Amino acid sequence: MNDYDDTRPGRARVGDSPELAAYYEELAKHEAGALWTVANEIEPWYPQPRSVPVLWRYADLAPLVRKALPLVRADDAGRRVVMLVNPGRRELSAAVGLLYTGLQIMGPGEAMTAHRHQAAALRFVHEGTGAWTIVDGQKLKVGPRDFAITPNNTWHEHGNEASDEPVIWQDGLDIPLVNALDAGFYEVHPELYQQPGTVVNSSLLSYAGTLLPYGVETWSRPYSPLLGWPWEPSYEALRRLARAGEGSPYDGVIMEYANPVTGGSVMPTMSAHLQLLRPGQATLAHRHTGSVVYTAAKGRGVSVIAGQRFEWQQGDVFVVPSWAWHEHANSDPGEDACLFSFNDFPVMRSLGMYREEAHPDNAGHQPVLS
Ligand code: 1HN
Repeated sequence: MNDYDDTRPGRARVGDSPELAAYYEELAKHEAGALWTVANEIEPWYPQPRSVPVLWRYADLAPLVRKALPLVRADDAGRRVVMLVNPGRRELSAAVGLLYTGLQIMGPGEAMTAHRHQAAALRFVHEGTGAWTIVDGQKLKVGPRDFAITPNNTWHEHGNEASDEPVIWQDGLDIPLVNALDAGFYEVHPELYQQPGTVVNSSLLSYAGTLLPYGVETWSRPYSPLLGWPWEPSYEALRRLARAGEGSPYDGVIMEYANPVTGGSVMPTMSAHLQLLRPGQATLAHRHTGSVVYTAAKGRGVSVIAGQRFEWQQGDVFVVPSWAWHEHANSDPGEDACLFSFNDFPVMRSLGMYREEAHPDNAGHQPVLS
């Protein structure tokens, strides 16, 4: 049986007639309409994302991102970013679902002005060693494959203190979500630049261990007090977990970047993961509500998303729309592969909309259509 059958009892199935057509026109004149003409579309049996699976190759994009460096001044552009646009979400500037992502380039010695906005942001560094960011007065330095957050409404500005090489990092924001909720605000810092405290990476000094500061400070904001996660200890955490057990049949060895105070997601709207696929490992297919932006952090592999096969290697970005079947494989027989990803699961979970299921047939794999 077709599992998308709108002719069944319980679904809207009203035919056409001249009387009905006239009636619809009369309603439209009053900014009104008959629900049954759209009911099946606005209440689908299961999610019908407009977003499609897409893979952006870093080898294609990085030269184009570098091209922007002499073309626009970062200050004139606000931020010098090439955004990744899903063909089904162009009007929202979304990469998938209600998530935005883009590749930002900062030239040697460049520094940008400070602003804050209702949208939350995160960064994953692709290349360059000189990147810094100041988040609410706290200076944080980030290098390749480090992950950092800019929680919503925190003042932030960035720059590149290297003298010889650009930085390219990937921004992830929940802008399309904020706009869908008509909740966007944006402010330029009154002084244009923040005055950073003298201690660099103070959130890491305080919160990056397995113990927490006690008695001196109580953290009550809705985001992680730890603002950065360097690559090496994150990768090491994955390798340790891989020694402790098998991991997930759908994701391999997977961990969540966590708010150390709550154990929950780093921000209220977006969560981030790092996962490791053992040499040659292939996962089983599953699907869930919520959209995911993946970045290959290490190695190479293949993901099948909604029946489409995508080959990736370090630096490539690809997206999995909500409720799309997906499975990943490490195609290197000798090296592990790692995927960084961010998602809107905290939104799904906090609103009671998270659902997940395993692929029921075909030994847990989806048919590959292309
Ligand atoms: C933003 O604030 C940054 O601070 C990057 O680097 C990308 C895209 C849309 C809106 C704000 C940044 C952004 C952004």
